[in-house]
Amino acid sequence: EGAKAHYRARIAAQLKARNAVLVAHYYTDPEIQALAEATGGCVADSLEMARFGKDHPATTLIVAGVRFMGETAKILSPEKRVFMPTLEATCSLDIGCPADAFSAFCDQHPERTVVVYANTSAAVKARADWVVTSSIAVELIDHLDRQGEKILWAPDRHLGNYVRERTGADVLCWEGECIVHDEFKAKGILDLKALHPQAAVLVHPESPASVVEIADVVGSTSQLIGAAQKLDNPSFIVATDRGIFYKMQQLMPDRTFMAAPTAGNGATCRSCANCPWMAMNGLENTLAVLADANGCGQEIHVDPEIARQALVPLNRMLEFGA
Ligand code: CIZ
Ligand code: SF4
Repeated sequence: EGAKAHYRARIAAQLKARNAVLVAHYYTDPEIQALAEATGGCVADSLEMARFGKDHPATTLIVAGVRFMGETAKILSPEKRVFMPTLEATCSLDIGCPADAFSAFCDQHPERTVVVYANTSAAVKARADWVVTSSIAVELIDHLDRQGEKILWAPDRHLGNYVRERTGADVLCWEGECIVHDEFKAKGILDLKALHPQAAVLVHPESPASVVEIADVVGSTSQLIGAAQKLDNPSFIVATDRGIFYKMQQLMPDRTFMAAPTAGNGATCRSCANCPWMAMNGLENTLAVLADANGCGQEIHVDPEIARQALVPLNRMLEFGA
């Protein structure tokens, strides 16, 4: 704990010295989230992170999250320097949707409006008509459907299927998935619920349809936090990354939060409700990046032509979600 306090103090001093601000995702380690809050940064979902970074007067952003969040920050704030504790923090959705293959898929369906999830590379965004986060996905697809548009959706198939169900829109899906949410199991959740009958089930729509079906609330991270605050249940079973418990517990200290089971019968899981890439953001690499003049090589650079093209659907997202 003494060593950690030392790291925290040094990071706070470096942030000040470098006119930098720490922007953290809800899924990062509680330690990183607490530090972002203590130093005037923010803890948020990817849409709010993008807005916060863009509007903040700091000249340098330290993005504690995964790579696409750093890229989005850079595209929205090209005049700022953007660093991440490690550029190796990526996302299974991003990995599963390479730009070349995606572009070829779009070419096969020229009549469709291309809507991509924020969890994609800058190059994939550059090919899109719209970028969305889960907090505005249903609303946007409904809006496009009312205009008679057919949708090409990428990369999360569970979220794409959920949006199709909710809106009735014609949605053609890329077959990607989040390794964290894909592992939640309806049976495990029902078994846990039997032990805690008063618990409400909160589910992120990157989860499989069988899990979404048994949810009391389905929503993005911010929406799940907001919904829990309006419910009186003493406890919650939460099907999203357990990093979110930091904020939930902070806002609702008298409630109990339980991670949704990731596999029946105690079988092993790949992520156990904690994203391995989000977990790469730590105190040590955050300090290292801040203390080194070149940020240990962990600076985000986006090709200017790709950035110019990706900015169009990103700005549409910000305006639609405003
Ligand atoms: O699963 C993720 O990475 C999410 C929910 C990102 C975000 O905040 O939109
Ligand atoms: Fe990607 Fe899933 Fe990790 Fe989010 S939690 S960054 S969607 S792998």
